[in-house]
Amino acid sequence: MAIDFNHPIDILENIDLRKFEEEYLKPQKPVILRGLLKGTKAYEEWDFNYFKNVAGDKIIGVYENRESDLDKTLKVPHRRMKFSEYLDLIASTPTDLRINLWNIFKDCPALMHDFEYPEIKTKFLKEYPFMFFGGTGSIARMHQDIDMSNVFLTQFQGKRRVVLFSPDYSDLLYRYPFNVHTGVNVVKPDYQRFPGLQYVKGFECEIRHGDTLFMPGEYWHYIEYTEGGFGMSMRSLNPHISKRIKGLMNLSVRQGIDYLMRKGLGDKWFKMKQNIADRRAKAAIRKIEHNGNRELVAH
Ligand SMILES: O=C(O)CCC(=O)C(=O)O
Repeated sequence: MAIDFNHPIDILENIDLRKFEEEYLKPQKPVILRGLLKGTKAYEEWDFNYFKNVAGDKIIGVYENRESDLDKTLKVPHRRMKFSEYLDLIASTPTDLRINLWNIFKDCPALMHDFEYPEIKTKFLKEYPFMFFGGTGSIARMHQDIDMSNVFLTQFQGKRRVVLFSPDYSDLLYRYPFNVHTGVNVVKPDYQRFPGLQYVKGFECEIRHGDTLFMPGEYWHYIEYTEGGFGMSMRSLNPHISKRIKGLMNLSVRQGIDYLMRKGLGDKWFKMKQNIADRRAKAAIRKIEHNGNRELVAH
């Protein structure tokens, strides 16, 4: 049985930014803003060739789909290669290789003139636009973004399937303590090992050229490149102060504790985190069985 994440995400075609602020940004509800960057050079011209010309000679770090290190944030690339060769590869062949969180704008500052931040009442983190590239079939496993920011994820070439879950389901999704990952596989759920998955409900969509997916801060996301391509994320501060503090604590304290404990205790630390995640899920299941089934939560 598949997990119930077949709920569609609203799509705004003729975007009214005030409506977006009221109905999606404030209540922190996901939505697709179709054509948000229309009229910019990025929208009109960004494709594999464009990036080959602008940055093809750069040496970049790439990541494989790995089942190991489930509780670690991707920091050290698995391989390095020339960007133009990487682009040729993802344009021609399915591959699991991805480029994650590349601030290409530091290497090529002129690219910043190719788009503008939309006039939305939110504090954009303009120093941190990131690019993501992936080959057909590559996957970004389920995670939350560690700083809890809102993400505006725009697709320029290829297609990505995105599955989202509200942070309200974190216990039922077996979030490891001290970080933003889970050991569950949402597309091949193991209900015996992770019974909490029976109770989660989520959203699913596919984004293609010009679509900007608004992912509220702290939302869980699983991403699959259904057609090799790339996109950019613009990030903005979480509207809730408590979440901003949580993001800061994740970056400054929790991540450090996790690293030190992993170094000191190795697998024992991982098992301890698994046990805590299992205990929290059991408590959440008991609560649901006591109160009745849960409806879809859109935060
Ligand atoms: O699409 C990707 O490769 C990953 C995107 C992602 O996880 C993010 O924007 O937080």
